[in-house]
Amino acid sequence: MILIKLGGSIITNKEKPLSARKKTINNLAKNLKKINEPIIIVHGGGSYGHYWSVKYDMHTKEKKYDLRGVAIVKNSMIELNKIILDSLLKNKLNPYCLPPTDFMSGNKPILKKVKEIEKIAKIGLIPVTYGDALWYGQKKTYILSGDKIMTHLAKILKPRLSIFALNEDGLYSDLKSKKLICELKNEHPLISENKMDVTGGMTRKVEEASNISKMGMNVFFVNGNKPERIVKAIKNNKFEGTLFRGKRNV
Ligand code: IP8
Repeated sequence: MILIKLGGSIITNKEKPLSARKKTINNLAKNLKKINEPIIIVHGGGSYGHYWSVKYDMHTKEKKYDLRGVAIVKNSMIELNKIILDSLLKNKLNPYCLPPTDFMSGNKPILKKVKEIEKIAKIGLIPVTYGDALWYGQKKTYILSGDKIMTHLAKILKPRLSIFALNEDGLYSDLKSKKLICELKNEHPLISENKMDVTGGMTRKVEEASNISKMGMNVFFVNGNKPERIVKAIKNNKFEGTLFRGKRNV
């Protein structure tokens, strides 16, 4: 079982509101077709969900946000999700659309539902879920990041590998020389932040990646513009990017 997060920065143009990078998505889909192992896809919000979350001042903290914002963020995520699903279908894959409301209750995953996702993936469908605005309870809502979903799913499903497809090669230990770090040690890598990102951008990804690796599973950050690297990582254990080794494997 492989978990793959398609980051918002790779599937959308973050500089331009509501613009999907359809060619890149198609290229990713084409390469995902080459994988013959059960996969689950999670995607981010990019210039869809984040654009509206910023406009309506919505964040990951559970609060009484503007209901109009909740409705619009959700709608924009459906729109982006549809583009992903269409591309997978066009490339002869069989996506199974799973809004996070299907397996989340408040801010907790529903164990039985998450286990069902694995069964769906194992028969050859590709569950596709995404970061979204979610009902929390007591008139509150929150933004659930796709990165957080990765941790929830990894904790329960114990994937062989969790992959984050980004719009860059990985994490740099030195931005000047662009030297890539290959493993997360104790030092903090240099991280560039995007103000448009309400869920914490790269910092959040590193946090979730280290959460998953602490549970003993490998996490791989890869450049989604080079989707063949995703295939190489899965099929040949060749990691061109940043590999966070599961602590138990070290
Ligand atoms: O891009 C957040 O998901 P992420 C989605 O994975 C929204 O953090 C609605 C902003």
